[in-house]
Amino acid sequence: MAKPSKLTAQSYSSAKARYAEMGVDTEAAMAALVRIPISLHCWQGDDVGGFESTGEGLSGGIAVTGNYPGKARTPDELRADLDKALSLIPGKHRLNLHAFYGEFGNKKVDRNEIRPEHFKGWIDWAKSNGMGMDFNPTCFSHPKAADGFTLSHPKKAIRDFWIEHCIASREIGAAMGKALGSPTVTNVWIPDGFKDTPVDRLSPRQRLSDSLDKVFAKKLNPKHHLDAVECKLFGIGSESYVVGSHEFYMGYAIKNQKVLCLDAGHFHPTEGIADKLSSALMFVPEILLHVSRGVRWDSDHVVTLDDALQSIAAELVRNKLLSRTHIGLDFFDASINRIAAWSIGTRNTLKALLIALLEPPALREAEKSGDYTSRLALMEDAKGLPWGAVWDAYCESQNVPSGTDWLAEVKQYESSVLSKRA
Ligand code: RNT
Ligand code: ZN
Repeated sequence: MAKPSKLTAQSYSSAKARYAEMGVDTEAAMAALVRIPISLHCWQGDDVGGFESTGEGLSGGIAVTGNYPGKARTPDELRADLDKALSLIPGKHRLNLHAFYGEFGNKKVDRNEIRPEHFKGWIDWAKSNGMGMDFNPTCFSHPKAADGFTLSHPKKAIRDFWIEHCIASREIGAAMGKALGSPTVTNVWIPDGFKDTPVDRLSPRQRLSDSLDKVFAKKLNPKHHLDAVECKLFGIGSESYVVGSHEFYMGYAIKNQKVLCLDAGHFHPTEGIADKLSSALMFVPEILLHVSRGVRWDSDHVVTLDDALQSIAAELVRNKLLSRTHIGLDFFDASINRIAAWSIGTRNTLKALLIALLEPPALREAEKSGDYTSRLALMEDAKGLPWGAVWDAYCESQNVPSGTDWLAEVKQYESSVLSKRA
């Protein structure tokens, strides 16, 4: 552990005493936080572009806005940017990679032809960083997804293509998990849906269920690999109907005991996912979170330390759900420095977890005794506890900058590296 600066040490020591008064052990909270990995999504680094040489633009009802200079153009640049971001984030984390980020040379390798060898560079990089990896089939930004349907497509040949892609992705995920000694969560998200009101809402869902059964037919070793499925309420151009809705995947995941992915931006605008966790985890084995922030729509803004995020963290900690929850990020903002975006969003997710780990036990006791007046009073008072001093001490103990000191490093990297990219 690194030694904290004098000021941090002073503030931490009074924060520690203040928390101790409330029956909270700040050292135990930091020891718990260091064990929680966050899966950093590669796609914040290049605006969900990927490295295929097809020139296909982003599709699938998702959109990145902004043109901040310096986005990564190659796997090496993306890895360098991730290295920078990781050096600013306390703890040991994971990489979440999409299939179209494979290293294909200049060859055209279609999505159904991808193999573990195309991901060797990423696996080697993760291994040298001591990180685990997660994976995703890419069922968008492709001519065979251009009409908005993939695994639920009415044409069998198109469905089969995407089934093959998802099967190949699971094998790659399993190879990653095996190589890195930690299970890879491979998350299936598809964009399928209709812009306008459909007549037949059932058949696409029946086809999706059938395709998924084929995708998941082969049992893979859970030591290396876990399957997740991600629902959505609507996308751009699929406003009226999405085949893989919440009910669809909740049902599918329960029936088949798959990991259920909940993306914070995939529900009605004011609907949070925090309250879903305790229910869903009664019936599905594990959850994958896509920590995101929808603003008016599923806009994937950088995660801030808002009530929605703090409620998610509180639910995980209060109900001891962390061991069954994989925390991943899913935002893509191209209007600000992309490394800063990773740093802000990941640090906020960790801050929310720290705040939850520092929750005074008196809150639960008040509720247990039926004293809801005290529960509310204590809950509000807890918001003013000095968690920021604990956060700074935690950052410094992990050898990463505290406060906003990381920003100077991002600015430096921007002028020495990013600004040189055309
Ligand atoms: C899209 C889903 C999905 C994607 C990534 C790129 O609405 O949230 O998770 O954001 O796979
Ligand atoms: Zn998502």
